[in-house]
Amino acid sequence: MDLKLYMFDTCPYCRRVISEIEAQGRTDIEYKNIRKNEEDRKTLEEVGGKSQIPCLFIDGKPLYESADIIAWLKEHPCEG
Ligand SMILES: N[C@@H](CCC(=O)N[C@@H](CS)C(=O)NCC(=O)O)C(=O)O
Repeated sequence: MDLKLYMFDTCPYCRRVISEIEAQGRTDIEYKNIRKNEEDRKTLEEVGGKSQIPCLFIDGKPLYESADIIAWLKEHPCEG
């Protein structure tokens, strides 16, 4: 499964999601910092339809809302 988290460092909602990722010890998620990479920001807007972060791309499909992302992460533990 391809997982990418669109985020930036100072966003408190992103911090919540990242805390969950770290608590699970996951290594299967690539971070896409939209403040550091203009291409990533454009991709988020074009694919997701808005620039809100955090957004988790799950096999290319965007999932917004930190609570929903955390719930998804809990339901889908890292496979290794
Ligand atoms: N309810 C959302 C709130 C996310 C949110 O407000 N993110 C801010 C950054 S901290 C944002 O993306 N603002 C810009 C925008 O909405 O385009 C969540 O829990 O994920």
